[in-house]
Amino acid sequence: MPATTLITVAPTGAETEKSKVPALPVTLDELVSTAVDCEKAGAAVIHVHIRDDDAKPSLDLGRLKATVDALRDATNLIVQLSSGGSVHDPEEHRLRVLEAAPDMASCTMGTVNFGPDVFMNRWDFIVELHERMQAASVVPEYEIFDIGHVASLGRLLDKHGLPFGGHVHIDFVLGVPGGAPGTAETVIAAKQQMREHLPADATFAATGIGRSTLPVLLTTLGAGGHLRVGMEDTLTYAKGEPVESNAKLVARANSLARLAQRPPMDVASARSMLGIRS
Ligand code: KMH
Ligand code: ZN
Repeated sequence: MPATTLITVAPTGAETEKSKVPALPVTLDELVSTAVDCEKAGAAVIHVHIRDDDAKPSLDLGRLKATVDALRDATNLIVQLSSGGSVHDPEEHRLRVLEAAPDMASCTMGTVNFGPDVFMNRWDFIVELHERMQAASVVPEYEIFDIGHVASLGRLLDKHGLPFGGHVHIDFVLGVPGGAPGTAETVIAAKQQMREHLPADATFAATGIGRSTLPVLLTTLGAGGHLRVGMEDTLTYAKGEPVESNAKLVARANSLARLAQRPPMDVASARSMLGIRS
């Protein structure tokens, strides 16, 4: 059981509309201020989606570079850019994200239905993304939306080698309509798949979308996993209580991790565990 808990905050995502959730950070200023608060509350990694001037999801390279710079200036957080973007982003834009030189980027391990849409991740695209990250010294976080994606990751590593840094870290994103359900049973089944298909020292985090947030969080803590929290996944703090801020979700994760005797991992330890370039 790891002695500490890596907390990743995913503050924005690509799906929620600012007009419906005013607390969602969408401008650079809002994102930086959220990042500062979340670092203080115990986060070590920030998983970043950006928006354009109309608050629509964007993979604009100039904006991504400015975002990476601003987050590095204002915080010590590990900056992880989403290469998943929105379900509408073309593959070449998703690959280009690496040119913004983040510490980490996400790499989704398979195609999945995403509510009424399809989040397309062709095998050849996954291989290209994995190899470009190796070449660019960017550490991947492998996003697992469904159980079969774990075996796919095993196949990727067997055929195309370990990621930059040599450490395999995955994130189970559970409860997407079309993916694996966000339940305690899924967390345990996914962990078992990991042990079967991935290197023994691979680590995992998990997040549950919406109502599955707390069951996934509590099971993951007990199962030795790390946590991702944030408004990308969770908009309701408790029944009838909208999330006020990302920092409040990080603070809750921090308290629960301490209760589980696995306090938050500091950023230096997170860099070392994940194999981030110095
Ligand atoms: N917005 C989803 C379609 C990632 O960031 O890599 C993809 C996603 C995964 O959020
Ligand atoms: Zn994301």
